[in-house]
Amino acid sequence: MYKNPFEHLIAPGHTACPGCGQLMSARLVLDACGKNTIIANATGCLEVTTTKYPTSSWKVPWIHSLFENPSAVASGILAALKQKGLDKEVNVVAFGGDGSTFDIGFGLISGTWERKENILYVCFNTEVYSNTGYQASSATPFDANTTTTPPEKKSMGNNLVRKNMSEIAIAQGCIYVAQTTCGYPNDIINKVKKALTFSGPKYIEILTTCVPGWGTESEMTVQLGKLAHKTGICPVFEYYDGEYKVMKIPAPALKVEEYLKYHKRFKHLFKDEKGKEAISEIQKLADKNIDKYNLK
Ligand SMILES: Cc1ncc(C[n+]2csc(CCOP(=O)(O)OP(=O)(O)O)c2C)c(N)n1
Repeated sequence: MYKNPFEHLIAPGHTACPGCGQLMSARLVLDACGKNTIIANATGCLEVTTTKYPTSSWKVPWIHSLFENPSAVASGILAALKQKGLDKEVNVVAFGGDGSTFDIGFGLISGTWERKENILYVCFNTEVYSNTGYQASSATPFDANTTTTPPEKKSMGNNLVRKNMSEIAIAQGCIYVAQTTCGYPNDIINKVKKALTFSGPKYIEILTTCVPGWGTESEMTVQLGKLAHKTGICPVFEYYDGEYKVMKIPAPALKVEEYLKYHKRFKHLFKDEKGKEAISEIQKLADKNIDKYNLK
């Protein structure tokens, strides 16, 4: 339903790119959390585009943290709220990009999970270090062209298979874990609301487009989020009480080309036979997801 832009808890006037999947998703997450929320935000595009001195788009208490430690800052906030007897009334939420979450902040996130702290951690996964010029992270997809993994004679781009952070969260005993994409706004809202009904560590990962980093069109953001799911590239699911609840892929499942063809970062895969082979490897990874999460 249409909402006056000024009613959102992230106000307009920020400097995110048109069609930024991360900004759109963060706004949905925060609206779902509501006003009684404190955010600890890692540095990255979301921070830089919303807090250009002396302005801020955030209408809730929002704290800048370092690249590596939004989770530790959130732990401190939670401890202070407990001291004041306010921890049941306020949502403590940490935001990080994939560079922050999968790579440099990984150890500190794991600490909050070990301590079973009542914090919602949301990773906006653009699959690259967007803010510093699209370097590969451990969330970067296989064979993607990034500034640190350019396709060369001996490689087709990133030659590593991405880390599965959601499964690590499950293995560490997070009480609620979910994955979704910027293609499903209502799903984002529902998952955040559901997560906040649990007390304990919660992890939500949202695949969000990075228009310049992926080389995609601004107006494709929502469609790409849907295609990532419909091809099996990004399983959409939630996990709690020991069970997965998945968003099934409508039959017939699309081939990965239907997603890859819209990205400049995968353009080199459409040139020759070697590219065809690479696409069939990516298809195998998607098929593995479809089997593992029973997506059909
Ligand atoms: C310790 C440290 N290393 C590097 C940087 C530089 N830096 C700032 S933002 C950023 C990339 C952030 O990537 P990600 O977490 O994926 O967020 P995105 O920009 O993609 O939203 C880097 C490398 C920093 N601020 N601190």
